[in-house]
Amino acid sequence: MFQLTLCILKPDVVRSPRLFHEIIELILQRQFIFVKSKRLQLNSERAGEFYREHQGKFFYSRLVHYMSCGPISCHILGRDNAIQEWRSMLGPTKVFKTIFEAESTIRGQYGVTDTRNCGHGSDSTETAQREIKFFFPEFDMKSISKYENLLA
Ligand code: RTP
Ligand code: MG
Repeated sequence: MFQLTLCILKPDVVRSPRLFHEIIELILQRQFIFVKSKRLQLNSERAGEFYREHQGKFFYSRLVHYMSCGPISCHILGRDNAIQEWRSMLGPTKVFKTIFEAESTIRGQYGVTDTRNCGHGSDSTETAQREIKFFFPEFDMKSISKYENLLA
C-alpha cells in the first residue's frame, strides 16, 4: 500500500555534504519519492515537543539538545510500505545492535551513538500523520493520491 512517512536526517548528516548526498542517493535507489523537503533548525522547545513521548526517559534531554544543535533535513517520503521500508533502511536505534544485526543499514554504517544515529522515521500511520503535520502544516494529506499516481 502506498504510504507517506516522515524522514529526518539529523544534524551530523546535514553538517556533512558528502554523507548527506550519500544518504539521499540510497533513499532514491530504494524507489522513494521525495514529496516535500525542508531544511530547518529546531529550538529546544520544538525539539522537546517533537519527542514528547520520550519525556522522562534518561536520554530525553540529550536527544533534545542534539536535535536542536544544528540544522536538520526533513522529508515527506512516499512509496509502497514507506513507513517500514524507511525504518528498515535506517536500522536499529542502538549502535551495538547495528554491529551484530545490521551493518548494511544507514545507522549501521554511519551511526555514531544511540542519539547520533543519522535519522528518524515515523513508526506507524498515525505517527506519520502527526509528524508530517508537525513539520509540514501546510501539506494536505488528502493529496496523497497525486503522489501515488506518479508511481503508477
Ligand atoms: P526514531 O524515533 O528516531 O526513528 O528512532 P526509533 O524509533 O528507532 O527509536 P525511539 O525509541 O523512538 O527513540 C527516539 C530517538 O531517541 C534517541 N535515543 N537515544 N539510549 C539512548 O541514548 C537513546 N535511546 C533512544 C535516538 O536518537 C532515537 O532515534
Ligand atoms: Mg521512534
